[in-house]
Amino acid sequence: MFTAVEMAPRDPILGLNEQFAADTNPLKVNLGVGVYYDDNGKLPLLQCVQAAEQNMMKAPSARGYLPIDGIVAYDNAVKGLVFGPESEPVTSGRVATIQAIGGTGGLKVGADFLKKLNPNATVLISDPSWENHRALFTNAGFTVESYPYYDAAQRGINFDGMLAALNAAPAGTIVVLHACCHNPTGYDITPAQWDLVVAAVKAKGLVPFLDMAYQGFGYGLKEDGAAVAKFVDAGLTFFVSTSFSKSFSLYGERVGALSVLCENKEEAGRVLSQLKIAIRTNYSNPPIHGGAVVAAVLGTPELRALWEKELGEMRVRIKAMRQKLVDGLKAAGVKEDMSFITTQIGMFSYSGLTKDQMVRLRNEFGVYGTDTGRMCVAALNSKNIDYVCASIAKVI
Ligand code: PLP
Ligand code: TYF
Repeated sequence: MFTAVEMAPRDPILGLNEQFAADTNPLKVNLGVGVYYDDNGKLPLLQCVQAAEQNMMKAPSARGYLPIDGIVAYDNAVKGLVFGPESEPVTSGRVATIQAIGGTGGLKVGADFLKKLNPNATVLISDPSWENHRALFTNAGFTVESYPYYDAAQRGINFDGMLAALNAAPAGTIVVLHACCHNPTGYDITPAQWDLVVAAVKAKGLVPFLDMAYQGFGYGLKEDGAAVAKFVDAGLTFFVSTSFSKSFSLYGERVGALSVLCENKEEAGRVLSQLKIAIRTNYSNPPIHGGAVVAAVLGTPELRALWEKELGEMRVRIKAMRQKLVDGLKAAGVKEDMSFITTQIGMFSYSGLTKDQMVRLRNEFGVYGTDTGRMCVAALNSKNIDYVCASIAKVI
């Protein structure tokens, strides 16, 4: 039955993890996968999460099925984070939100719904984008193309190219936009450029799908949600996927969401009913634990304050490591100006290193990044930074 089955390519990022695990170099550093580690190189278990779990243990509950769209308090908390708790979309009831299995699940439920709604639409993703965007929308049945984004020569964004591609796209084209902390480049467009993107999307009748996997990792929760607010202010209807994998350090709990902003409450009810069909036919309903933890943290003022503090500490530490990387590379003898690393934002840096250099870093020094030159700066710490800088200096 399976003789004709071909070997599928490994996920370029998760595949690196396997290679890293097998590497016997004692100095090895994993800057491949997008995961935040603390200064001791450990995956953090946030105090707010522990406190919420301890409270839950005091009053253990049975595990019935959740509603198809998840925990009500969770969905409401997501709406508050994405749009603002007192915002017009939330108070008018025109947001349909479902608890999803990670940000990936939010994207997939949205993609499945869009495929029914608009089966012939093309999906545009940034060039480059998170690897899974193309695969996910392709598997949902769409043709996936890209809009220009990274400009290697000027170490930034080809914004004119991006805008031209949006303006040339046929009405109904689905445009996937990184709401903040672009993965993989680390370059975000400016607020003024967002205004131009919103205007183009509106003028051309495109369907915006904002992927928000790093809210709070850029400048702050509200600041990182500013792009969403711009689409609201323009009177548009659109999709937003949310991931709490990074912001709660709950990767394996698979906590995410999909929110769809509709014209009015009645429309949101109809859209929600269709999202539920997509969920029902994929996995029936979401798991309880991660969603319950996030809902408890977001819904308890002291825990919410603790979360914002811990999230802020992660954000500040990443920025400090960017600066240390720039300084360390200079001290290690790199002549090139690497200060662009501090103009990037979020967990990643497109370092500008070539594939050959990245392969040498991996094979000779045990420093793992992707072949595209992406490094996860959130995995740097005060113990590995000097070694990473010295290794990079040797391959440049
Ligand atoms: N979208 C982007 C841009 C990401 O970088 C990630 C990373 O994991 C995801 C979505 C998926 O998030 P999750 O792990 O919660 O499924
Ligand atoms: O880009 C990253 O490294 C993270 C983690 O299939 C990730 O977003 C990578 C690949 C993948 C799922 C998650």
